[in-house]
Amino acid sequence: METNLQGQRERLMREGYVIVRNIIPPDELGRLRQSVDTIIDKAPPSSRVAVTEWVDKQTANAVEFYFDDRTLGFTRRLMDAPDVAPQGMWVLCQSGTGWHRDIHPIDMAPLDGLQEDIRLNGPPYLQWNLPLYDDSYLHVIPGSHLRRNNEAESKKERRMGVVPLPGAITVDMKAGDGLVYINGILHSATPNGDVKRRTLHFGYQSFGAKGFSHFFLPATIGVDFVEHLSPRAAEQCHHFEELHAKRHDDIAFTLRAILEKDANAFTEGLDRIHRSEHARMTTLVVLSKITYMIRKYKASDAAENTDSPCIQRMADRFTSDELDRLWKRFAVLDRKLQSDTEQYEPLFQSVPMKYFFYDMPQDFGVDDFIASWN
Ligand SMILES: O=C(O)CCC(=O)C(=O)O
Ligand SMILES: [Fe+2]
Repeated sequence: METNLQGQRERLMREGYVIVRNIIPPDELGRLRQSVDTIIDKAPPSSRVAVTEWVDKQTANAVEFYFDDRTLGFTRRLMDAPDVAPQGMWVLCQSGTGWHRDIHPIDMAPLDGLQEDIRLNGPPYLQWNLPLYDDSYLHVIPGSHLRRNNEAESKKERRMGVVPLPGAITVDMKAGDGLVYINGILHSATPNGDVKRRTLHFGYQSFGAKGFSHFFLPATIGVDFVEHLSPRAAEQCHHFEELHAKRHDDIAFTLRAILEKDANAFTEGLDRIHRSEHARMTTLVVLSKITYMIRKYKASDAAENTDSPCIQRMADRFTSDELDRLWKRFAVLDRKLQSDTEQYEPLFQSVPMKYFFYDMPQDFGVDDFIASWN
């Protein structure tokens, strides 16, 4: 399957996706289908089901598959990352979405910054679709992961459905094939109607690679369900939690350095979370979004946010007063991320707002950020 890893990497960077054929042999496919159906039958009816919420001893293979060398290991090698952890372990039962990028600029960096980071440091997150039954619902526009919307695309809206767009292709997959993709790519999925869909939908965050996450404090998969898994799989889940815990410590260290206006400690923290010298502003924007979210969490009724344990735990590391002061350190950067007028671009996961969808701050780097504290 990996005779040409370098070729697959190049293809991923150029096209935004790679297809790996025949990952699952027929007998294993049968067992996976059975476990996945058992899980779907247990869960309330839904278009997508998180396997970790319903797994038991009999269906453990449907969770352990996401920790397999063919999925997790291959993704780690494709990203050239020391470590990866799963983020999202779902089964898609229904299909149907118009064109979009999985990007929400309210709490992510502008698209130019995300793409610069991917181009220079590699993708910090890769997503998979792996159908257990033949699946030709998904469409992508190759190459759109590294550019802005073109003229034709900027005239479409997600609600229009899978309308024709120049260069779009159908991703034709047979049961047991896998698609690995950069989910900022323009993609859409036609409705499956009454046809049974059981497509594994999952992703992996890199740890210790060149860049940092594009998301603020995503929920970890946790360890609540590991009693049902093999000892090795349970151990893997604990390892994923450790990766997140270390990252959270590094984020808190960096934010505290900013709070204390300690430029040396800040540089050390930034080096830890974002090893590369390139696209550091992209990560600074993520830090600004983390600060915004934990401050907002602290100021709100905590009960509203119980579904965000990582935000809650990060907020617990700072007092309200510290978060107010920390947010002031981001004031100049946050201002530069916004326009005076409402902004809008279609095919993002966003309504109109003042934050730029595309543009990173001009003539403003890490040193300017440090200078802006005073
Ligand atoms: O149904 C699919 O294959 C794609 C789903 C999707 O694009 C999404 O969940 O953002
Ligand atoms: Fe999507």
